[in-house]
Amino acid sequence: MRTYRNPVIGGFHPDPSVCRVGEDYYLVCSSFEYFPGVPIFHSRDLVHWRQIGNVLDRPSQLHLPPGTLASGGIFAPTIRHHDGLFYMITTNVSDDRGHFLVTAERPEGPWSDPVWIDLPRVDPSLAWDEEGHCWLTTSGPRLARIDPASGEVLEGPFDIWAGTGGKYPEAPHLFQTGGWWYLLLSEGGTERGHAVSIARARSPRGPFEPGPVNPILTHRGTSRPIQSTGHADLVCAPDGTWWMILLGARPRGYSPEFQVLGRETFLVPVEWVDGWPVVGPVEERHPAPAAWHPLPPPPVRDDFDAPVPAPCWISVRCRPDDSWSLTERPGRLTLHATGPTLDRPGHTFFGRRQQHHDCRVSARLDPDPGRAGLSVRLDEAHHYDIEVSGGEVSVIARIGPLRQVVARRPVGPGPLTLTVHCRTADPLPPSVTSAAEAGAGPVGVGARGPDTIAFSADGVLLAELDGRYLSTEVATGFTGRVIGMYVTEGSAAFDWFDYEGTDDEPVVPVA
Ligand code: 6LW
Repeated sequence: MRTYRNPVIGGFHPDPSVCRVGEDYYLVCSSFEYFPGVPIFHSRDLVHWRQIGNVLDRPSQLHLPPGTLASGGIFAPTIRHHDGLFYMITTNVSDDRGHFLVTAERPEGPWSDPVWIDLPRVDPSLAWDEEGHCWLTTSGPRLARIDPASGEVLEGPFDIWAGTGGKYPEAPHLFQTGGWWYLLLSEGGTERGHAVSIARARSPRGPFEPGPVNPILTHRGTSRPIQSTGHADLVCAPDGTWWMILLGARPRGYSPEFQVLGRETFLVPVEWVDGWPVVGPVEERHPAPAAWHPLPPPPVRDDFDAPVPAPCWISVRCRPDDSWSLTERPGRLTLHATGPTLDRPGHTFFGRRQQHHDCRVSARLDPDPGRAGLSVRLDEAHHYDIEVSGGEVSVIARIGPLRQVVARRPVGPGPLTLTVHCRTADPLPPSVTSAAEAGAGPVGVGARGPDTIAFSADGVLLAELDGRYLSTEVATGFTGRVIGMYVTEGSAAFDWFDYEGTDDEPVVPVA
């Protein structure tokens, strides 16, 4: 039997929403303070996904002012296809105009400018009834009828179901099947208590009756490797099988464990029993869907020969046109400094999500002269950097209010290769700030981090740092690690950037 491996989209890809058009599936995720926003993926089998763009790829769709907090900006999106048009609806929590939707004839775009809907809360979703009414649900869960062309609220909002009592009833999605309207709802918060519940009614207005067993999915209180399962969406395949796409996390290290990749996208089969969906638990492997369309592995190297940046590249809050160029030095990504430090908004950064616990990232750069390097970041107050400037390469750790140069060594002029290596095997012994050294337990037992992050220049190791300080449990928030190139003084030209995930096993079909 063929199996697939979870997560189906690794790394910081939370709040997934999925729709099917014929035999093609499209999936979007939230993107918070990063620009461009709302990555969009395509698949023919729900397992193998390729990013085909970013829905919000111009400032008229996505404005994230410098005051946008880390984990502010774009919250959970929903994608739907109706009457020949794709709809993506989401909330920019750093903008007080409420929710907005954008539409496109083709999922690759171009997507329209926003239509604003002046309603409170987060996690908007759309559904249409037989009369063509467009129903919008938000966290709460609440329901309103809207005109999707103008954004006008025509009815509501109404409270439609109280959920089962968990905190943060959110991520509601309405589905019509078998003569019922099903309301899928997440509860319990996006952390380890996360859960998915269900209710149904004959009309989107309710009254909703809860399913016989709620939650229908949770990993709370279990020792399963995949935790925090929730924020789910449902899709029916062309063969009539149903599937749930949801977020989960894979914490590592010693208690309370550390989540470094953020919340990732998982896939799990759904059965219908007596008119109710039955699902889970979410395993690292499941029997594969009938359709099977593997994709070639993504290239390790971006050599910056393409005329536009690949869709995986994200910047922090904005990407001013004059801060980057692929043509100034053909075959190189040239970055110009817009701000002097990674510790505050406004810097020039081109990064990508860390998608594997074990990975090696390298870039060859010519600091022109300037100050430039590679950073592993969660936010302005939590990042490790390796940078070149003034004939010296240094490694810097910024952890909360503390900033420390942890290693430095002279380098000659000209280009050099910087490398960041994240590895989970043999994580470092407890660091000086650990509980173990403070006497709380024996060294090596009481204070294991999730991984070790090693920094080298032209193959010479400069520093190895405990990865726990770049985790959600330390930094807080809704994102995950992003690794990228930056310039904080002058300019620098990057010849290439490699990202190699090394924790993937090959997917071997079993006869
Ligand atoms: C999102 C909410 C959630 O709005 O986390 O896990 C919030 N669920 O539904 C931010 O991603």
